[in-house]
Amino acid sequence: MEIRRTGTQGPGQGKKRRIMTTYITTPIYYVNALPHLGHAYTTIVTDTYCRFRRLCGDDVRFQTGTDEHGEKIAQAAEAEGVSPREYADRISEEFRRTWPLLAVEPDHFIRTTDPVHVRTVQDILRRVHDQGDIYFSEYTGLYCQGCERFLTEKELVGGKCPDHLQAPREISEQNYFFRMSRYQGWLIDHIRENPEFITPERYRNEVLSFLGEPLEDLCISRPKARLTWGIPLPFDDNFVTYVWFDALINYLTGIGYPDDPDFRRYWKAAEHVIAKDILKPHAIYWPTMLKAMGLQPYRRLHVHGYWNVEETKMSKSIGNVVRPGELVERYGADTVRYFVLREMSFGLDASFSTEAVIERRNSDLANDLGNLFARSLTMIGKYADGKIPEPDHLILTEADRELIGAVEEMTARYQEYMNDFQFQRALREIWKVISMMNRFIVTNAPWELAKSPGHYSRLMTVLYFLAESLRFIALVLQPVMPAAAAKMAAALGLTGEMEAATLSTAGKWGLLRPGTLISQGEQLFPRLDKAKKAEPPPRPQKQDGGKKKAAPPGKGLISFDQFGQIDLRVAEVTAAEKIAGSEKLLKLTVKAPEERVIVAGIAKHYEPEELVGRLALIVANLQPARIMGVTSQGMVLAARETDENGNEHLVLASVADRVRAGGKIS
Ligand code: ME8
Repeated sequence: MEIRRTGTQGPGQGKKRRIMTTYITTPIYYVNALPHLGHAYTTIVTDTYCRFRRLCGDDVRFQTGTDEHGEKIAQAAEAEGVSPREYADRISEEFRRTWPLLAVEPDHFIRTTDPVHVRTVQDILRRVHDQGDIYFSEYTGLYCQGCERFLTEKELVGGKCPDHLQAPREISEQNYFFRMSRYQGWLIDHIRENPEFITPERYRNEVLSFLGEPLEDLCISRPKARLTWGIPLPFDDNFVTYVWFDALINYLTGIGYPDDPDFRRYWKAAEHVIAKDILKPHAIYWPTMLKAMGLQPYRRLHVHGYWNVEETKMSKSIGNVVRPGELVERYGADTVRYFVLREMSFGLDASFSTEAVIERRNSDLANDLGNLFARSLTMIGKYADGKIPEPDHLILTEADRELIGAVEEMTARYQEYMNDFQFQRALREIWKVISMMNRFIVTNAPWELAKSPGHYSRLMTVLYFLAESLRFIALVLQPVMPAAAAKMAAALGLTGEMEAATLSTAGKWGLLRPGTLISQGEQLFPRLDKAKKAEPPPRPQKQDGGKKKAAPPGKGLISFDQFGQIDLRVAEVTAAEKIAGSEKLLKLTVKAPEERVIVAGIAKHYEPEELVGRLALIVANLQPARIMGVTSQGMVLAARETDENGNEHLVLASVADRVRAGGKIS
């Protein structure tokens, strides 16, 4: 199915920068199972990288699809009482329909049952056979049906396949073999000479260590007596093609091998994304097959780890399989994409839990980014007539220059990390700037500047800096959270412009045009309720009585031990809002370092927006209390002052220098 897009170049490209091409693929997924979190991860990563390369101005082609031949599929179809073709049609369609839900937009969705793929596989087999790289022989080996390949003794753990936890069957049969061993020396040299060929490095080392032993030839057929659901061998009608020789070739057929101009354009720039389960077919079978065909190998292979669910392997029998469609329904595509990219360190395993998704959503997206965005736009609305203000570049402060520096450094590091598939690190760089911007608001206190007309120019500069930094954040977040980035851009008055933007055209400070109308629109990321079990227990009724009883006898002094029982900590306010129906109370969300909610009686003394980003001192081990329907987990410390008119003022207690949230006060 062709869903090509044209005109991937941003304006202003081409003359200065040579347009690079990128061809990026996911594995083609077996149609014996419905899409789950693992498939979704690989596909989100691939889509994100594709969008990132487009943001760099590259001409990109992105392919995914389904792998439909083989024993596993034939058996699954039989179990459902339908033909393999009908069965494959149904599940393949499920995969195809899932990706747009996650904002994944491939250019091409390939199926190994596509007639053009079948023809290409047969043409390649014929050629490789004619040149003497395929021969007929008898083989006895240990066959794992889950892997659809013969395993070596060394690969077994306790006599079983480590991936499928089943003992392989010993099979002896006559089959066709690809002379893979002939290319072993070449492959070792190629991997050694091209450090980026297989990444992360641990997988490159794993492959090199495997290649330290003599490589066996690869069995590439199945007798029709045993399996009919496969591509017939063009030189022997009694056999069908073994799945890997069929499946791997999808990467070529999808771009029109051998004659289509797209093949010449994209193959040299091929990058595959897979998980560690199919490392060997991609790192060993595939490059040697390409070599035998006289083609250059792919450019890079990116290998990631497994997603487990609450530390347990995802499996149908345990009933813990996470479905992407359900995740999107609950959290939205942007949150799912952000979560998986932020949570998994590419190459290592990661664990999924609902709590972890909610935590990321509330803390990183709703508090850090969402609040920053909402506050900044509200202030531009309030103090600058809802238009991007004119900055005064003649009165820049040290903090202003620091912010520009941080934004530029973030953009540079982001590119390096994204290019290396270190999505987690790229996102951390972005969030460093978000934190810095939250502090920038607190130190510049626009609400104070607004009180005096003499500070007008400074106020406009501060607001411009916020808007311009947010434009950068939207730009770099585009590949990760396309919908949120588009909303941010639209709110900043950049509708239409961001889609065509590239990092070289738009990644320069100062491009946001003063006078542009902004629009405040809806919240970017509404907070999600945590699961009930995460709530603290309600506090006992008579807390005050308890406090009096605990007072020490004598002259109002407490012992050192008693002081030591109070857990005083530094907390960073990440969100603040008024409590409906109360004039005095604010609901503060703080990090100390874990997130908690504290109700504070300071509404008459502080606007919620000026508190976010501030460091406060809290008593962290106070019995939780339910106040106006909100559970308060601690107390914020404030100094009380009465002025000459007898009015009481509360001033939040804090620390003189910036310290880490959660630090103990002693
Ligand atoms: O192997 N964690 O298809 P497949 C992370 N058809 N990723 C996971 C995962 C998990 N728990 N489970 C699956 C095949 N994946 C062949 C590929 S390619 C020419 C042929 C993802 O349906 C990951 O990308 O078993 C893994 O490599 C792939 O799904 C395996 O998909």
